[in-house]
This record gives sequence, structure tokens and C-alpha cells, in this order.
Amino acid sequence: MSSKKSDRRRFLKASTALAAGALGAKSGLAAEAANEPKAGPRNYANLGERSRFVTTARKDDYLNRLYPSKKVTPLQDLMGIITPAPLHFVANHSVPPDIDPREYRLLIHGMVDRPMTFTLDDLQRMPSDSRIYFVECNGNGAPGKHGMSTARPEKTPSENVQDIHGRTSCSEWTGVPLSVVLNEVGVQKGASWIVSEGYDSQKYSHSLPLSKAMDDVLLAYGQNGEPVRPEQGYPVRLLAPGFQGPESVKWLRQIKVVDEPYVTREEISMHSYLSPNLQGKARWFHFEMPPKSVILRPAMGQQLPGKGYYEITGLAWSGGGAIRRVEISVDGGRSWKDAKLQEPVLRFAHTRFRFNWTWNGEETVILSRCTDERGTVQPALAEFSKRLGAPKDFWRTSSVFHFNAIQPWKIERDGKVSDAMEL
Ligand SMILES: Nc1nc2c(c(=O)[nH]1)N[C@H]1C(S)=C(S)[C@@H](COP(=O)(O)O)O[C@H]1N2
Ligand SMILES: [Mo]
Repeated sequence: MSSKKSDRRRFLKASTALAAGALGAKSGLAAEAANEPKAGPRNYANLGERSRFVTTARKDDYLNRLYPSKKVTPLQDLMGIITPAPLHFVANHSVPPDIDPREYRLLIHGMVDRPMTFTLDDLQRMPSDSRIYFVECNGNGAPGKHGMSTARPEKTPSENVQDIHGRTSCSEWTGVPLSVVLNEVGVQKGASWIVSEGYDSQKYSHSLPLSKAMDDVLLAYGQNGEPVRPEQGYPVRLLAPGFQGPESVKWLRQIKVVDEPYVTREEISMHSYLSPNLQGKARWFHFEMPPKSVILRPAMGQQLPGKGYYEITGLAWSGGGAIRRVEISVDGGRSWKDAKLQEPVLRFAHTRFRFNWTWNGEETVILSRCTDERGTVQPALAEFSKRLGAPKDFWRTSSVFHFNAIQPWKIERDGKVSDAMEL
């Protein structure tokens, strides 16, 4: 209680200092004339660009060596909840297509009354909606990533939070609800699944329960107010909110309505996994992403200039719906306090959290833990491992998908921030 009070007092002190600084700047206005910037361009390009001083960018995912063009989002540089389209992470399993929208066709067939082919125009004439949803790769944040052993030679050490957790992004997606299109073709009795295929070289395909398809899945052609980017599936992709990224098939070519899941190449070879509690069976058709939060500033790869006030900020999201609570610990998990959730807090969207912190300059570990609308709490690594029946050294040689263990960041006395996950 008393520590809460003194925290607040310290924060007030910090904000008074900020205010004084602002005043100082004001009185200095006239004298600062020498610092006037150079003139900008006389005119701006019709397609705007960011300031030449802004350098944040995606990075190659280390699996780039196996698949072309995998990129991770610079989460640590994002400001609110939306990921700018040029920074959206990319996960491609084969060579992506280059589609002329005039030639684009989407076939819907299988257990339907009227099999139909839709052009992009056809889809854009139908009732539409815009919704803010995250897309997260099922391998995001997993030790060794993508279900691969940390011992594999491809493994390159992570430099920052982007390398570990940058396979999630959040956009405003615009499109036709898939239910509208399925009602148009008339789904037959007995149908229970859909199988979707992309136009990429390997004909990427995945199975999805019909109940989800009829619920909140979008055929998205818009991303943050512009057409979906080529990397994200131009001109049309599926967007299955809250479900693992692989369900959101890009460059959508066909949807077949069926009465059982197909066992597609990706489902068997890429998106299934083994874990000790499965006793030799593989887990697949694991759809919903679990609740997860990550502190993005301060985070691994960053350097705190010295003790004093910091805003701890990061993102939380869940395939279970909306985020209800994010708690922060600045003492290695001994005590927790609620972070402030910034509005809007939306179902299946990134949620921004903020927390006032004064660092005393001592070595410590900071952590975040979220709870979603169902009351599911993000687990610590020990608990996550226990649920899987994973022995203590499991993560040295193995990995799984849907990894959502609490991420601890260690702050050293010199201000260096590093990964403190004890794998
Ligand atoms: N057609 C097609 N769709 C695809 C993929 C793909 O390789 N081809 N990759 C999937 C995977 S593994 C993920 S995690 C998401 C990533 O979406 P993004 O590249 O837009 O971030 O797309 C999914 N949809
Ligand atoms: Mo993925």
C-alpha cells in the first residue's frame, strides 16, 4: 500500500519534471532559431512516404533459408494496436503468385447447391464489413520456433523481441463475411468442413470447421484501408479471427465444402506436432491461439539509458476473445500490478497495455501476464511445460506450436535488456 503511494509520488515528480522541461522549451523558443530545420520538399509525392529518418522495418525470419520470404514484424517499434501493412509479418510456404485482379477467380464448390466462380468485382459488390483482427503464426515465440529443435543448425540466435515474437500482426481487414458467400451458393445438409486452397506454387491448403466459416470468417480484400498487400494474399485471403495464422489462406483460389477435414500436406507435415502428453500421437487441427502478452518496451535488445521513469508497454491478444486484464511484475514475479488497457479493447485484436515504472537502477526481471474474457490466464513456462508433460530439458531439443508462456526480460545494472526465459 505504502509502496503504491510512493510509486505514485515518484511518478508525479517525474511528470512535474516533464512539465518544467516543456516550459523551459517554451521560454527558449526565440533563441532556438539557429536550430530551424531545412525546408522539406516543395511538393509531396502522391503516394506518401514515411520520414527519411524513420528506419523501422521487418527482418528476415530465420526460416527464410527453408521458405522464401518469411519476415518478422518490428513489434518493439509499433505505437498503438495497428500494424502498418508494410510491416505485417509474412509466412509463405512456397512461391507466391502475382495475381492480376481482372483475371482473379474464386471457385466455391463441393457440397453446395450452386457451385459458383466469383470475380473480385463480384465479391466487392456483396455486403461487406471491416474488423480489426490479429494474425499470429502458430510457431510464434516457440523455442527453436516453428516446432523445430533448438539444436538444429539452422537456428540463429535471436537479437531482439522481433525475432522471437514478431510473427503476429494486427490490421483492419475489410471484406465479405464468408457466411454471405456460402449462403449464396447454398451449403448442403451434412456438410461440416471447408477446405481452402491458395494460388501459390505449392497450392497451400487447410481445413476449417464449417461452424467457424459460418461464424466470423472474412473473405478479406482490404487491409488498413487499402487493398490487401501482395505479401498478405492480394487480392483475396481468408481471415479466420483468433485461429492460428495457417487457417487464413492467402491468394484464395478455391473453397470446397466437405463433410470431413482433409489431411492436407501442411496439416500433416508442417502444422502438427508431438508432445510427451500425446504418447506418440500427433496433435493437429489445433485452431485457437491461446492468450499471450509480451512487453515490447523495455524488451530484449534494448538498452535503458539509466534509472528513472519508464513506461512499460506491450501488446496482449487471445484467440479466446477479448483481453480482460494484463498484470505486470517488475520484481521477477514476486508481486503483480494491473497495467492500463488502452481503448479500444477488441475481440481477436492486439490490445495495447501501459504501466508506469520507476527503475531504481538495480538488476531485475520484468514480466507481463494476461487473462482473456474466458478467464484463461497466460501460463508461466513451468506450468506450460507441466501441461504438456514436458520434462525440464524438453525445450533444449524440442518445440511445440501455440507456445504462450510468460516472457521474462532481465534488466541488468548497465541497462541492458535480455531474454530471461529459462529453457
Ligand atoms: N496460400 C497461402 N496461405 C497461407 C500461407 C501460405 O504459405 N500460402 N501461410 C500461412 C501461414 S503459416 C501463416 S502464419 C499466415 C501468415 O499470414 P501473413 O503472411 O499475411 O502474415 O498465412 C497462412 N496462409
Ligand atoms: Mo505460420
